[in-house]
Amino acid sequence: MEHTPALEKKLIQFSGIKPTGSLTLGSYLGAIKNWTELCEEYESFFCVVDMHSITIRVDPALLRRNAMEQLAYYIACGLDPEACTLFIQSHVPAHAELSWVLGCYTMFGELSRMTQFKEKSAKNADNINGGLFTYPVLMAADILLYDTDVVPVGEDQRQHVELCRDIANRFNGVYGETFKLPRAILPKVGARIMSLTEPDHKMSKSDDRDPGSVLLKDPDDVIMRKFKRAVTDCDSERCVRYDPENKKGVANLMSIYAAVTGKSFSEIEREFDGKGYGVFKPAVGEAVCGVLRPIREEAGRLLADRTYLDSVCAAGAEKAERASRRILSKVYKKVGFLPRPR
Ligand code: AQP
Repeated sequence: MEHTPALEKKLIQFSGIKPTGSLTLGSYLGAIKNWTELCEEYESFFCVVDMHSITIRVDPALLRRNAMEQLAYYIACGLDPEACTLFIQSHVPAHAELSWVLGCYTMFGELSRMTQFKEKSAKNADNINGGLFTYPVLMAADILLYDTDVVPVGEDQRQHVELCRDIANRFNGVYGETFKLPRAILPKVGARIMSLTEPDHKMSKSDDRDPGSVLLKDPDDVIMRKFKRAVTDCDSERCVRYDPENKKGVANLMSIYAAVTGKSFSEIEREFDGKGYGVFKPAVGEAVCGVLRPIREEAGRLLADRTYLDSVCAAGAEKAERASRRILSKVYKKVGFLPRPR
């Protein structure tokens, strides 16, 4: 009999974003753009992590709307639901189930050290709930359920992926090889896009009205206005030079321009040599509009076809459910849970 070589198995990428608001240029450049670029090489799972959203109080109707809108934007950004698994986290119960188990292998001290927990607790002092604290455990479950090799994220999530590795390692140490140890992949430029108005703060999606956040759904005129008003620096030289220590606003705009055009910092410096911020800022705005316009238009078309989006959700949930059961069963068996009688 003729020998057929086994098909080479692709490595796996997993990532997700919580639907706490409208996706921003930061979510796109820090995460989604990288996902699309890795799709060819990796078997891909992308999740709308709605369960992570309720660590702060959200309006239920708004959460549903944001989740569906986010799914549409995933597709509009170039993630093909036929080629990768796109799904909603709360549709796949294995995430919550594995999260409980992993929580028992995560130390209180480890969770207390998470920067995001400290920042979010400071912002929501009247609601420092258990979910906010154990958020990274659920994130570890999201990742480990799919036998993930790489997790493309922005800089702010690197610490959570490191913790995920520590949890997996600890579990493997007790029960033998169970989980792969995933690693974070960060984009070369755009791993931390800052607010256009406060270049010391990350551009974030939870405040849609923040003039420093560029939303993927912003029309061109709004994008242009935000870039024209972007904070630069009050230094006397007023030149476009990459100096993240002393010229934070300009460095941020240069990172955005580099990420959307593929140009290097020295090419950008040459391009705007002697031209000043009055030319530079609208040029960045134009370049961003050129990238976001087709995405926004495609998302608009998709959102008008709810039947199609529902079918993507259903197919994604089924594929994710099937893929996640294997690891969950293995974990349940290892920790000593009785098999469910048939
Ligand atoms: N400004 C950013 N620059 C680079 N990457 C970013 N990401 C988010 N903002 C930037 C990356 O996009 C993904 C978003 O995941 P998330 O929504 O689950 O987490 P987050 O980091 O908490 O995002 P936000 O926008 O700041 O949400 P809120 O305001 O709700 O807390 C991650 O890969 C992140 O690194």
